[in-house]
Amino acid sequence: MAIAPGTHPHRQHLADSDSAVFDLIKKEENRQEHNLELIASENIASLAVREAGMSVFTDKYAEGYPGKRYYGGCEFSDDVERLAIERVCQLFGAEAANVQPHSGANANMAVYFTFMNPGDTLMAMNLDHGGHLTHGSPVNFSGKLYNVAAYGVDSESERIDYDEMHRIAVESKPKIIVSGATAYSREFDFARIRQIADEVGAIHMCDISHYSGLVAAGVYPNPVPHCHVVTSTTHKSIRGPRGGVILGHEDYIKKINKTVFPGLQGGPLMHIIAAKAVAFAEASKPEFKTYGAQVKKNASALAKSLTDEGFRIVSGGTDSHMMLVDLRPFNVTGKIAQEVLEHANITTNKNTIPNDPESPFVTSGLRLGTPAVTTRGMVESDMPTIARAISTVLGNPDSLPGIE
Ligand code: DSN
Repeated sequence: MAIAPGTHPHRQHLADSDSAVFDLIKKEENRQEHNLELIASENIASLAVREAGMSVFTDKYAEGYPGKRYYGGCEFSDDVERLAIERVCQLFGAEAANVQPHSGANANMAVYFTFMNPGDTLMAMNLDHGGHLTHGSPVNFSGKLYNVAAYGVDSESERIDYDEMHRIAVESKPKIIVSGATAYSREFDFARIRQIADEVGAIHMCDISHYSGLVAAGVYPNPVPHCHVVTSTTHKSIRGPRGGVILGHEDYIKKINKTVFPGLQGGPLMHIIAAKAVAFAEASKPEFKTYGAQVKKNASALAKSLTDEGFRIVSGGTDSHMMLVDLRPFNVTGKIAQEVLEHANITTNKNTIPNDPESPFVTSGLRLGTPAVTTRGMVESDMPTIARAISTVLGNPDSLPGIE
């Protein structure tokens, strides 16, 4: 006799079936509750996103795409994937989308594999100036498979030097020019980069993993009109489940679809696609516009307050949710700063600053961001308190236990 779902023995609650994992989840919940989360790439997903992400869709295999699957029983998987695609296209004004990438790295890999061969030239932002690992790091597939031509920031303004970018593009003839970054707080001139790409016959791909929530909220430029392809994670400022997405013109996405599946991935994570659909709907609401605007206001206020405390902010400020803090005025490295702040329940990450004299493992900077604290309801007037706490801790690093 069939057992009704819900009474099935393996549907015991975690607390009853596995106290070791349950306890660790409780500890992580407690850590998140009691720490000030300033990692620019982290956020706090809604209960609705988490519910969809832990739903029964986790059980379903659905290789292929809506209407063209390799397994039976996919009617609701089709519907939920179509919904996610429709919602994300609407949100960013894109023609087409692939919502299956398991991560931002997979999304970038899918675009590179579709439009480049090993040995071709990839142009992207210098990692030391804010580029991501998948933008050509020598320790990543992107730096191993492709010839990398990097562009960067001007040493005075610490903003992208577009004339130099143009020169490098003409000289290196890249197949793809990547805009977007993981530690660049200013706006990109997407129209200018598209002009450069058109001149050298390159594809303009923008990776908005960091900025996508701000783009959705209308407080950061939307690269979609200026790009052939746009990639993003879905869990940073946009506050969805952990994962990736690719947007672009229909003909580009058709080719990319074949790379994502069967080229790179097997079964799509249907539960995460359901959660992406929930997050894209949340991000299209007026409340999310207010949220995105507040994230940006908080970042500006934090940058100003930190400057008042004596820190130097790379490029003098921010146009986004994040900032790079030069710690040298406090005579402390990024590595030590991250450690001591953690002891004070302030979570951050060390980060190189442009032309950093320290190694990437030590660094002279910290990258800070406001998406998570804004989700927790903080506003501009809270930022001087955060800046004061950071300066008090970093001004007295020896006062905290366990720091060598
Ligand atoms: N780890 C992400 C970040 O912190 O920006 C990028 O993958």
